[in-house]
Amino acid sequence: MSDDLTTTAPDAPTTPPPAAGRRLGSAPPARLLDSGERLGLGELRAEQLRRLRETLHHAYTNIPLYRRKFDEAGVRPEDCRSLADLSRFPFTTKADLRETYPFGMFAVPMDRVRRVHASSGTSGRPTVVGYSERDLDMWADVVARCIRAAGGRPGHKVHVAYGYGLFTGGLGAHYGAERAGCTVIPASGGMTARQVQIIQDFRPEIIMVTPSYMLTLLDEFERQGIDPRTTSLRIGIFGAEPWTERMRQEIEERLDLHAVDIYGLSEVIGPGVAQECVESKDGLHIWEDHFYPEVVDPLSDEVVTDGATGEAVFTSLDKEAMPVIRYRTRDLTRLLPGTARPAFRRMERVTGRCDDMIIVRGVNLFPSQIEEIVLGTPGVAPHFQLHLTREGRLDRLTVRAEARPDATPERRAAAASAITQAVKDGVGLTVDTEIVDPETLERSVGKIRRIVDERDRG
Ligand code: DLL
Repeated sequence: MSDDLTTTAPDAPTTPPPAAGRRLGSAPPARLLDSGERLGLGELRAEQLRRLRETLHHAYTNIPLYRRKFDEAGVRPEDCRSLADLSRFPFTTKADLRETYPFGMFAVPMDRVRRVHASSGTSGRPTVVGYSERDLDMWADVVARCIRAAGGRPGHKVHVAYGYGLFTGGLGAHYGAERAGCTVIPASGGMTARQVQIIQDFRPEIIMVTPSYMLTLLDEFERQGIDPRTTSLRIGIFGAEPWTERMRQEIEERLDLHAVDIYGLSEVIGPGVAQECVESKDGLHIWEDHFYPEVVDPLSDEVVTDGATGEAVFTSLDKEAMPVIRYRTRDLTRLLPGTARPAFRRMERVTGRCDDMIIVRGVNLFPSQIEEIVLGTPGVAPHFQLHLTREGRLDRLTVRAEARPDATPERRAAAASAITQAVKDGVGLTVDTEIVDPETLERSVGKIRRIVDERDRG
């Protein structure tokens, strides 16, 4: 382990406390910060406004959809005289990207688009995103910044187990790690037994992977008789799906590493919009010199004040091939003041998307609430699914959680009633809990599917 990972930063905020026995990771030394990270707040705000005005102009001039939407809303790019004026401009949604499929949101001629990515989405056409050479450069820079903030340093080996391909995770992490001066192991997702062998043989310090696939890898280590705490891994950069503080504890304890959160979405850039700093582990600093955040009330569409929870909305500030104005992420969070990087606001960990909210008999529920409960229950493994069924006109929710291999029948029964009771007390919903045998629930190789909706199956 390098010194940088073990030295405690002198002035590091300490919420929440690190897992027992583990020292906090350290902030990058000043010489490793890039020019954007060195901006003071005044300089940052001035630069944001300059870039925002340019972006609005670029989008209006080169993307017919934006020209139409701005015209319909009666706004022109020059109406933006302050950052607050952004709220006068229309939102962009996934439906806009679908409408212009595949390349209608591109603002540069195709011969300047160096790469495309796409996200499959839950229904219909995928959404396609494009990058110019300069965009790819900026993307690598922001992901490199994320890796440094996570405690990564030049010379570290980074095992990338995000999927490579149209998904932005693999290639986004890959070029960022190279930019950070690291050695990349481009493992991609899947072939779990081989991933474990590669980690054992190549001895990476860092792993970048979805938290749910990390759990799959952890089980595989144990299946092969390897204590995961003895591996070379010291930093895990986890994202692409919601995860909780409980999951952080579980992973940090089983692996003896620093688990930090990385956030992003294809429409805005991919991974690298925001990153949790290892020295504070207190939410994700948004790289505001490139992505301007707002939080809106998902029902009224009004911008809420910093500190209030709502839907995150991002505007790209220096993207060429596909600028996005006020992109509605569906991700629920709130904006908080900067800490480890004082000029950049933080976003609270995203524990749910508007789309993931399940409404059962009038009660709203996010899978992350169940994750907190399942992971806090003795005798059950951190693997669970939510099954929704309909009996007559009533919806029923069954929590299916996996027993730990050593759990006795009594322990399993106690765990089932403990989960049912905790959901009743914490969420206000009556659910059934089934504790199923070890290794029976579907495992993740990328983003996990938590909800199995069987309500329309008659
Ligand atoms: O998931 C980009 C990414 C790759 C981020 C690798 C981090 C690491 P999409 O496939 O477009 O892009 O999915 C974006 O994933 O709107 C969130 O709902 C969710 N998401 C991403 N990061 C987090 C996170 C990538 N840290 C969607 N916490 C987003 C919770 C996340 N949800």
